[in-house]
Amino acid sequence: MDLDEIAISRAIIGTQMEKLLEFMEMDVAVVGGGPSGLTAAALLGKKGLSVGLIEKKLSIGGGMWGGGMMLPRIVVQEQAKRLLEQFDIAHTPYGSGYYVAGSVEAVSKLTAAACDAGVEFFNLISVEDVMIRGDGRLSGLVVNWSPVEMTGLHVDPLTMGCRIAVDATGHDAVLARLVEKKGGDVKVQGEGFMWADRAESRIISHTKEIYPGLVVCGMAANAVAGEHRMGPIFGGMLLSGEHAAKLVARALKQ
Ligand code: 48F
Repeated sequence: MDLDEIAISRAIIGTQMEKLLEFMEMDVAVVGGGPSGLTAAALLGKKGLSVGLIEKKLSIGGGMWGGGMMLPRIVVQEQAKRLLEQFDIAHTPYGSGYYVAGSVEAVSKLTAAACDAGVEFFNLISVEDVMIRGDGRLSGLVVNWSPVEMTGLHVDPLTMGCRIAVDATGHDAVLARLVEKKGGDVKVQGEGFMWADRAESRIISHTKEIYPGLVVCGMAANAVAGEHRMGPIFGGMLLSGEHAAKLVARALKQ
């Protein structure tokens, strides 16, 4: 069989446009493909919801790829060990109550779990605004290709609708800041300095619906709450993603 370049191009354009159209109205939009977003997306997909994960970079994984200072290892504490097990991420005990995993395996297994759960990935797309109409509820995301944002081209965005959105954009807390900037009743306090114990122990209480239709998780939750940062310990990210999934499922009565 002769390979047909036109058929190959048609296959890519046709199937991806179909997916984009399908996800114009999704149940859950998870913004950010770091550890917390991936965990939330995987668990929500497993519940049968239509979940789109929008990631501005080419690769999924956020700050997990780099481990600590580019040493590709992450540390997870006892409380989140069960999530390493749930996602089949190999880990070895270190000292008392710490477990070490390879960052490449951790990102890959979380991503694979999200794929298996039917999560649809939209990478190289940046969320630049949110849609909030008269009912005061976030109902969609305003998106554009990341290269448009990077090059500063004057190109108008498109909009994707969702029943609920998860801000998993990490330290920047992008969605929360957008809502705050445009007058929504949200205050992003900004994250504090490094204090792993406090940051990890409080992240679950900061993981919540901060505005109708908007749940924050991971470092975005800590940034909104003015909480400390924690560096390359990742248990809180997994637990926060799990908690966000519970809140979203409850809100959507799944
Ligand atoms: O930063 P990130 O990994 O967020 P996280 O899940 O985890 C934080 C940890 O990696 C680490 C830490 C904990 O130990 O402190 O930093 O909270 O992933 C956030 C993702 O969101 C994407 C960004 O590229 C990254 O992959 N992102 C950020 N802004 C946007 C976005 C945007 N406007 N649109 C789409 N994606």
